[in-house]
Amino acid sequence: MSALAFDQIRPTVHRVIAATPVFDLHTHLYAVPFGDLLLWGPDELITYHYLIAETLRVSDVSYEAFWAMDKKRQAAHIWQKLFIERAPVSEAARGVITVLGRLGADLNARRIENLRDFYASFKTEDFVNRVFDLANVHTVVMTNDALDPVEREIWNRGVKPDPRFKAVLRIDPVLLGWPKVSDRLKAMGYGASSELGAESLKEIRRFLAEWIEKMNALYVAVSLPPTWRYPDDSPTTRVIREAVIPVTRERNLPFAMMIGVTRQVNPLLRMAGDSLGKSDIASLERVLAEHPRNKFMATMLSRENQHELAVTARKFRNLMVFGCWWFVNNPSLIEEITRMRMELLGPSFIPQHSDARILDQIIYKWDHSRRIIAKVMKDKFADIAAAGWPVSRDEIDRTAHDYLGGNFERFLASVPA
Ligand code: RAT
Ligand code: ZN
Repeated sequence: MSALAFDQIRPTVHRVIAATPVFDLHTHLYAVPFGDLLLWGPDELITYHYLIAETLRVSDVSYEAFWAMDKKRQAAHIWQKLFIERAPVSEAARGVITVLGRLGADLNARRIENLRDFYASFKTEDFVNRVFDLANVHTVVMTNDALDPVEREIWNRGVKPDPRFKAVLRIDPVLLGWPKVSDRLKAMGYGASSELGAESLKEIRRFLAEWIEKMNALYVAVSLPPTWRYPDDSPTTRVIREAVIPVTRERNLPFAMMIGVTRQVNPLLRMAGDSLGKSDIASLERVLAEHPRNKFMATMLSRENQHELAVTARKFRNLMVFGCWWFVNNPSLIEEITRMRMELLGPSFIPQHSDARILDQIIYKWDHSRRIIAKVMKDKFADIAAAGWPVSRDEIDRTAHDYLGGNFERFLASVPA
């Protein structure tokens, strides 16, 4: 093993992070056989809900008038407000520019019609290949909802997803939607009643097991509000304890908790109307302590929770911390959070996921995040070299691979001892 010269450390980290393909463990993308659920193209890109929220802050049209527009008119309105009348300096607006630039669109005219013309010749399948190449992503994990009738119908037809798209069983309503969700489960043939007795819990276990199987899900996931407490006497605690925990334990699958979202603080914004709050780390710690043989993944939405989440991960080997989620998926916060996690957890966490909803976005989400992960890694490797450690090319490769996919794959494969 030969040590790299000090002045080679930063350029080597840079090259290695750029060249290492990513396993993107949380997106809202779909494979081609899911038809219209797979979103891509300029109008989808520009009507991303992050940009809708930014537009409606500054727009002169009412919420209702905006929602009455068709997608093309919404996109034209957003383009006008955020890209023409103002400089597109927000992270989500900059993301559109990165995508278009990397695809090779000419932005000089600043006209949305030119962008539509630019995209017009792309075919879906070729576009998927091109985007995966440009983003240097090898696999993305979808967010799959068995309770959604459109998606369910596609699974029931026996869809064979592209192996680059893996599934996750996302179960927010099954944890948070009692008693109403019992009707939806019943309509699917699961005898779960609103009282949530022993029979219902058995049926929820059957629902989880059957859908994990059908989707070949890599993990089971939920998003939780800041008010979530564990344990308490709510249906959420019962379903976690008596259904999710045993089913995921039996299959050795992680249960991913995304904690801190307050849904619909402004319903007029529809899907752009969710917000956040500081959550209770002690509840997460109690879940982890109560189930040492289960595997958990967690990410939290408020900046205020990030330090305690990293400390919690030091205490619990059954927890994999992942990503800078949604409102903390901004360069300044990604850098701060990634630096802190590296200092507290070394290479044993997953710095990022894309949360892309529109295929094209994996280009920018990874382009922007890779630079920051590389920046922090450069500093850390330079620091240990300055302290006297002979940094090798191999350990830079290994660390980059662990951060961008290896840690996730190893965690999936691991069996808690
Ligand atoms: O980041 C987002 O697009 C959010 O709307 C949510 O989808 C969030 O990531 C989630 O998975 O709940
Ligand atoms: Zn998401």
